[in-house]
Amino acid sequence: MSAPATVAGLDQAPTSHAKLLTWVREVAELTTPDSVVWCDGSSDEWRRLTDDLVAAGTLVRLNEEKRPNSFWARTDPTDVARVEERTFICSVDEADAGPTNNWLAPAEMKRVMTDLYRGSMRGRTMYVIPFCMGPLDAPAPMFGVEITDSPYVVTSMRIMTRMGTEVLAKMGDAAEFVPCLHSLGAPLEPGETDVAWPCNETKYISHFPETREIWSYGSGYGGNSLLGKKCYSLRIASAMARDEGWLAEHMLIMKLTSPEQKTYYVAAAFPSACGKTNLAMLEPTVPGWKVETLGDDIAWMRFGDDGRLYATNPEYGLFGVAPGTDWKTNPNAMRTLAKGNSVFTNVALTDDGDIWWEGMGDPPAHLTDWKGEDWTPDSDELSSHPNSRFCTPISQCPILAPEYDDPKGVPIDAILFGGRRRDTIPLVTEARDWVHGVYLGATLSSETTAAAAGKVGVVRRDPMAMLPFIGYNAGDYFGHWIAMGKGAGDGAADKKLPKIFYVNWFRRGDDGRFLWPGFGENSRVLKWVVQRLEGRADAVETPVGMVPAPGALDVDGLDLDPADLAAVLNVDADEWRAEIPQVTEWFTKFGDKLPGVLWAELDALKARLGVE
Ligand code: GTP
Ligand code: SPV
Ligand code: MN
Repeated sequence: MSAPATVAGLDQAPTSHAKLLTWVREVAELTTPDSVVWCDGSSDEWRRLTDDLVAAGTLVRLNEEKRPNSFWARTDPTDVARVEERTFICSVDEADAGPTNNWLAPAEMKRVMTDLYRGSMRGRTMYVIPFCMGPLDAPAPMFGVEITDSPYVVTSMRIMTRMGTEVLAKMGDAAEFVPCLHSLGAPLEPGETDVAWPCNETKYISHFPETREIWSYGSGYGGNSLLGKKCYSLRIASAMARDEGWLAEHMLIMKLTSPEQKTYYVAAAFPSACGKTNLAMLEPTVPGWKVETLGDDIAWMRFGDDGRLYATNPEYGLFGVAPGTDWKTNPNAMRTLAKGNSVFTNVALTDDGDIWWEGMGDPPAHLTDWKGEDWTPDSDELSSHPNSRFCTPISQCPILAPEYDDPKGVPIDAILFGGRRRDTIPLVTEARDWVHGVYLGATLSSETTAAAAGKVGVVRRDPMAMLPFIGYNAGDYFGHWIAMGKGAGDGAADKKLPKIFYVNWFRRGDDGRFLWPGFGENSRVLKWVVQRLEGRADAVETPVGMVPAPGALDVDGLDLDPADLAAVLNVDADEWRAEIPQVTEWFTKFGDKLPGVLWAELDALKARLGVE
């Protein structure tokens, strides 16, 4: 079958990569767009696309003085977050998707989605985005190509990834790449006027781990449509990492410098909307400490020849939760956004062409809210959707660490796991060793947030903050984590494993208030973590791990009720006993796949808690 002659641009491909050309042609034939555009990533292209999006009503240009080259977008009110119910891992064997993922056989999913894609780009432009996750000068650059009919996705991908001409050139005519197919599922009839945010009620976010392919349909927002992010860098990459002996994790990466000028690198995994961006950009309140940012959402980690675990950030931008971001909580994010070149989605618009969201100081007297309605401080509704986001280049972060762009990565000294729990989990706990740390990660629990469609505030297990992102059987994933810890302490070139900690910034008092001030004050916890690495801070053994000894956590100058401090550090044996049946039920899900050492950890915990 040959392409219809009406598809303009199909034959003007700036590449001779045969596999890529064949795929682009096949998709064009299936989806029948009006034209095909190969994205070059230039500022001219950005200008053209944003002008078009403004004309289409998808974007509103913000006040040039306050927010240069920045835009306000509103989605369809039904397309506001990742759709976990509609996310599938289509492994050949259902067992390889495991008990935590939705599954459909690859051939069946491809049949269903091919029907949906047929003609789905009619009346639209099909964009081809060559991109690279991580530095382009890496020894083995991690290429992807996203085909999309959403110009909003193209602009977002330009912020979030390295993309365009240079990437395509580097791919040559044979480089491997992950094909990422995305369609809004909103074809236009001749003469039909478009809506500002096209999408489809039917949504599929599908992954084919064996063939390393991604097919997405029906949603234009966030992780559903920016396919380099969760789909590639976590779900597909986690399957690659399992096969190749590395880790693809939902982690921030930060650099800490102590008053003695010693540097440490920390990676931290918290579930969506549980504090990664804020910790990654933290302004320390403890004098003499410095924080620099390397990444805020995803870390790829592999052991180096020196036995240390090196982390790189595959992304190029920040896609951060807007509400709660303020000069008081995250001044470095505010400074990053002040430089412009950003897209704000589902926040509120001020009358003078700036943006506002809940938590950003006092509300103006009048706003246009995320649904496009008038809003005043008396309104009953939030001005911004709880999962509204800013999309901004990470290069604008004033505390970006220079190593950020180094393909070698940075050697990780400590890994933090954390969740959002109003009770039970202390502010900080140190794991006894790697296996205990993996146990803490595997049993991590958190209250659900607005980052995914569905109920908010429900406690669920979210292992390593990866529940929605593990691209294979989670039992095998735990086994992979255990295996990664093997080979420590047996020779000169042995592994030097990071120490593992478990944190919880979100414990609350009986009155519902947060017991710990959080944000910049979390530097106090980081100080204790570093001092534990240095063997300089005291800890006490509890049944669940080591917590700061009385006086070991620096609370100098902090206005904190001693009773609150005690409460936030408290290990309540009754609360922990109540967790045991939940953990048992969780582990049972994985059958034979669950590593025996994790059952042994649970047994040891039960013994320490005096549970039968
Ligand atoms: P994703 O981008 O969805 O992966 O989220 P994230 O993990 O990067 O979370 P982020 O840092 O954006 O924070 C999410 C929400 O938690 C925001 O509303 C923050 O203001 C709030 N938050 C972050 N850190 C703290 C903290 O230390 N204490 C409290 N109370 N809230 C926090
Ligand atoms: C998350 O939900 O963890 C995010 C936002 O970082 S999204 O890109 O939509 O996945
Ligand atoms: Mn995230």
